[in-house]
Amino acid sequence: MAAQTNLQKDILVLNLEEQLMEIAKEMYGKELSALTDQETYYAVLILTKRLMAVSDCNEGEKKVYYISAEFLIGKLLSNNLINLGVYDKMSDILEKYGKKLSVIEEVEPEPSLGNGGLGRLAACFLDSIATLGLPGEGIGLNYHFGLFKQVFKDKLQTAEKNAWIEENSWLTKTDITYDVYFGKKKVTSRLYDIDVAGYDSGVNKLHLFDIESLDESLVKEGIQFDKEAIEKNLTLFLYPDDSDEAGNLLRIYQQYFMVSNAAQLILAEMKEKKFDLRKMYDHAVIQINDTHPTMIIPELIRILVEEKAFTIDEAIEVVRKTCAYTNHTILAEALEKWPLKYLEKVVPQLVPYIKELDKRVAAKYKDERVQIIDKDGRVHMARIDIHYGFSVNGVAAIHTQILEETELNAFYKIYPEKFNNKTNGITFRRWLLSCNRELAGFLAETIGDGFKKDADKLEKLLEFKDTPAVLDRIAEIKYDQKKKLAAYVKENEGVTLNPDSVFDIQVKRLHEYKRQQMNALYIIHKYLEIKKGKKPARPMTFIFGAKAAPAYIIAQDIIHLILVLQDIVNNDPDVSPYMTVLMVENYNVSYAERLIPACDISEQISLASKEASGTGNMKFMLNGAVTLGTSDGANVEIHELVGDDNIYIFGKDSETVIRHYEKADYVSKDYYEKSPVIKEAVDFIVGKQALAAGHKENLTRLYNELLNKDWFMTLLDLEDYIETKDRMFADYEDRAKWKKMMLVNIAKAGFFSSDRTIAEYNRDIWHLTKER
Ligand code: NTF
Repeated sequence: MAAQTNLQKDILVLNLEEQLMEIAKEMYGKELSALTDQETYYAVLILTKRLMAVSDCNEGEKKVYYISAEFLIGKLLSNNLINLGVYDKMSDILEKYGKKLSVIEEVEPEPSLGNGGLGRLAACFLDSIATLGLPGEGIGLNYHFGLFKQVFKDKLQTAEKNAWIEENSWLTKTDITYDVYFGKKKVTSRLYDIDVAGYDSGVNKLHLFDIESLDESLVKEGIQFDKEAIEKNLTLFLYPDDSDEAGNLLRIYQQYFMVSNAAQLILAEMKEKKFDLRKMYDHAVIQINDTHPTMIIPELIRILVEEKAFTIDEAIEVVRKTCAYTNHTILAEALEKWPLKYLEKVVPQLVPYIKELDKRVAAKYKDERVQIIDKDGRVHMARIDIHYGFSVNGVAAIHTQILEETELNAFYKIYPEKFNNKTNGITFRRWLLSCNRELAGFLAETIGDGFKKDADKLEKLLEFKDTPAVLDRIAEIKYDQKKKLAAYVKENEGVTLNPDSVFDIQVKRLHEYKRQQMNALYIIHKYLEIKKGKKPARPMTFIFGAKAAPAYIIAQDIIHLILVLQDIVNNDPDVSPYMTVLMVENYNVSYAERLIPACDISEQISLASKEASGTGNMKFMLNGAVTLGTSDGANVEIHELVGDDNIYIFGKDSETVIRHYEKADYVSKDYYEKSPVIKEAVDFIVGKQALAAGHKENLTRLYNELLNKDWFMTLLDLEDYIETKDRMFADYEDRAKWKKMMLVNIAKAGFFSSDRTIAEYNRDIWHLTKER
């Protein structure tokens, strides 16, 4: 263990206080006690970086390179201190100089390097890879304005740039630069590193590539910029608007820039360590996180052939044994297909290789569904991964099953041995130890702190499922977290939350398949019931947090509806004592860390078959929320673990839904016409009251969408949802029963530790050994 053998680190830890005082002097010429919170943050940041710099790295004969367009890492200070084992010590030192670590932590800007679950998963994985002592690195891009910042204006989402990089940050500029060619056009990259400290273990790195010639001043208003000026715009934004050709090309530029750098970094390391390139797969495994990094396959093949004297057959073989692919969705829109003519424009050097890969497939298989280049000249990126990688995994049991049996069935028949499941996980360091110190502390007192390294030990808590003192304490911590959240929300959103109400929370990207609109329809239904005099047993609080892709019109309309409901409900004196609606602005990791510990009801209501896994569901459960969910993604595994008595499952199952899609026989209007309850709620969207509070264009469009399209079958499950949710609110009043459900959920969450997920990736796919 690093902590026992690394003298340099031990000495630094012993001298933390002196070091911090010295840094304060050097940076600001002041005593520690005289620093502002901002200055204190920078001083602690510098010291923490030093601590990581002298920590041991996780080394070995073979390394995993996790390439991803997103790393949604969240604020890092608290987590780094926890993982380095110095959180309490740092907290005490600061206290001595009149400062509170929890206040200092707030000063940190949240890195804006991800969008949702896919990026947050990558961040949890980096934590677990380091914690398990495995050699592994993340590779991605250093977006200066990241994913946009969400600002509500006139009950509509607007997007602003999200500048997060400060002069002192977790990024360390390296002297590594590479030339990257787009055809004949050359740009220069620069590598920035962020250290990733494992919990009581060694340190790994997240490599973020940037372009040297970036020009931030290109962004004038909102998130608008000149999309054609590649050398100036390449790393401005994550997922720039792709509703036109220039936007599509820019995404390809970004993807190639990412993988060209990755390939150069990996090959440089192979050379430095004098590894035999012909056995690259003994030293490197490349995990391709969704299809954004797919071009690493043709790029590596190209380099091996053109620069390393491989034959094309040899190159393909070596690369195939090195690359593994993770699929994160079955939504067609997210399975990238780039027109060959776009690739010819951006990366002409790759095109002959992609055509060669396609030709080989076509020679062997006639099935249209497995061709790399389709009849319309589009390149199916996932198909490159499946044919030319050695592993294909889904992210929850049901998701992998759907891939095998339906979505990727044609491939499964060819390569059954490549398919495997790796149910997602979350790091308990961030999602329990850091975000809910009170609960983590109480669990440690009750069952010992073994669970911090071995999450399965949480099951010990079951021994206390009939112990009132333990049940009461868990409920009390929940109440305290609700009070804390209410105080924060009051200050930041100006909305008053009642901590004695039930907190029902849905936070995740905004997408029709996740069905935030179904939750909104429930709110309308309740509102109307209360208006008619049917009061709930206890007040209810409905909280949403979600960003909608700027080009996704209906998603914007759903946000609008929720903001309209917030206005109507919270300002109606007949209803507001019983009900509050809140859509938090600019939902991000830091907000999640406040919301999740305070949640009673966890909304996981996606249309069955559509949510590959979900990871928020795991975070809520771990923090003692009870799930209201469909049989989708990891909800299915949560259900199996906690049993029927500790979860609320509703709605049609994935087989029924898939059959509806196959037969194209779902007609939302039928449900609307059959059910007065549904009709009343849907009609409210374009009723007088809503139109007075909102915009006709948005509300009418959403209404029409629900009635005439409803691609994600909201109305199919609405009645069942209302009935189940009502039952859940009623059960909340049986406090003894509810507290037991909370306890069981916490106790059974161990399976969802990303340490377990990563151990499985390593066992089945990566085969790394630790050698520190
Ligand atoms: C997401 N996929 C899925 O929608 C989630 O269900 C899943 O939990 C996460 O990946 C992590 O596996 C995407 O974000 C994408 F990009 F694939 F659509």
